[in-house]
Amino acid sequence: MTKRVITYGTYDILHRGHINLLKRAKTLGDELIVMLSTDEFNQDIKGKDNYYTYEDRKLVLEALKYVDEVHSEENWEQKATDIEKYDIDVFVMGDTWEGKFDFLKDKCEVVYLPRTEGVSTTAIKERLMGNKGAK
Ligand code: C2G
Repeated sequence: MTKRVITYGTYDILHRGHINLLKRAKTLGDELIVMLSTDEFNQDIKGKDNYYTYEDRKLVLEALKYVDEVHSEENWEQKATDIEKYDIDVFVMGDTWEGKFDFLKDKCEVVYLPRTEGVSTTAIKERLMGNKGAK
């Protein structure tokens, strides 16, 4: 019986924090499905101005050995249906989201993994723009 793991995110300008999350998520099952925030969801709802387009971010994720499938995340509300649609056993997110998705516990296992300190796409963008922002 194939154990399927799902996680969600923007995954813009990939860094070791993203890789650590995906690597650990994959160890929780046999297949990892990443639900990737669309440009519209990022810009209109999440308030994130992603640098790379959805297509480019998808291409990068699909090249990773930990990732088996990538589909689009278009809104906050699709998670419960995604778990049914993609036959998910485990839902995983970084622990900045601790507790936020416990409502899914009646559908699948819910796991929050410690986030990787000292790295974020926001900080990378700030440094590149010369704002000498937070490390
Ligand atoms: N992450 C991490 N360590 C970091 C940065 C990110 O563990 N230093 C994790 C996040 O907790 C998340 C994943 O990597 O689980 C992707 O991070 P983002 O692309 O920032 O995703 P986010 O904006 O949190 O979107 O519906 C859920 C949202 O789409 C999650």
